[in-house]
Amino acid sequence: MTRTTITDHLLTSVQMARFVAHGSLRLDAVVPAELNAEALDVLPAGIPPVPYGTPVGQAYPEGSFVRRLIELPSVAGALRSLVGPDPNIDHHAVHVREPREGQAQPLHADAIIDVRPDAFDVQLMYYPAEVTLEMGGTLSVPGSHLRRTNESDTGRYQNLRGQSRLVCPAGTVVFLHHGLWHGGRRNDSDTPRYMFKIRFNPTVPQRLLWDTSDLTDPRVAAELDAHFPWYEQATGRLERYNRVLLWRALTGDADFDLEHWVTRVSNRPLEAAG
Ligand SMILES: O=C(O)CCC(=O)C(=O)O
Ligand SMILES: [Fe+2]
Repeated sequence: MTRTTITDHLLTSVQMARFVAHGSLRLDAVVPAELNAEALDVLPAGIPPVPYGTPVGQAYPEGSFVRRLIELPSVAGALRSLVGPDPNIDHHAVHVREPREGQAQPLHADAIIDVRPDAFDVQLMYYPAEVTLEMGGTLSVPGSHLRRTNESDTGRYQNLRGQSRLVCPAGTVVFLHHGLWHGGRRNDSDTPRYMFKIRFNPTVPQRLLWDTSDLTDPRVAAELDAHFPWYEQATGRLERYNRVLLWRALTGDADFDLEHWVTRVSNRPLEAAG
């Protein structure tokens, strides 16, 4: 058997650009069946909280269930690409959508206000069992993470064009930018839906942490320029503008742009000397 390591599973620049545009990355069925079975044993009892800012190694001892989950090469590779080595734990929680509970969670982001243009936290969401359309998969709105709203102010929106209601096989892991609008849907099935969420805080600058060998691939700019059907004409451009700022921060490339949006706005000619 060939052993694979984190470096074999780093994200590509095209995948990173897609994350910057969509605000999420989905890895289907990456957790093996034995670990999923173990999860369905341990998650119903909950995972005791850890204090804000606890390093991963302290929060989840070597060999523990959570540590083995986040050390799976594809999970570890994505995490390393997004937040770098040795992130801290912001918080974690087991989220259950109870069978036939009759209501959905309003659309929200998990921070009251967090508009950092040059850094982000990620939320790992792990689904140990298959989530069918009836089971209350997490709803999310692609491209909503850089829109400046406060926490649950989006709860008034019932449905947005292009929203995505998660339906996934067992062992799926989704990474969300902290600003992404999301919410647990109503579970109309007879089975509880479990999801384990961990929010990670980076402890290093999030610069070029992924496999950058395709940095100049034209698909990077194409991903960053993605349009989503719920965007307004003008504000939709502002989303792209904010993605350029984030891509500049992630790459250190102060000249990167789409359609000169940011370049134009940064123009501050200095007075001629003397
Ligand atoms: O249960 C879910 O699918 C989402 C839960 C969630 O977003 C939350 O409680 O903050
Ligand atoms: Fe949430």
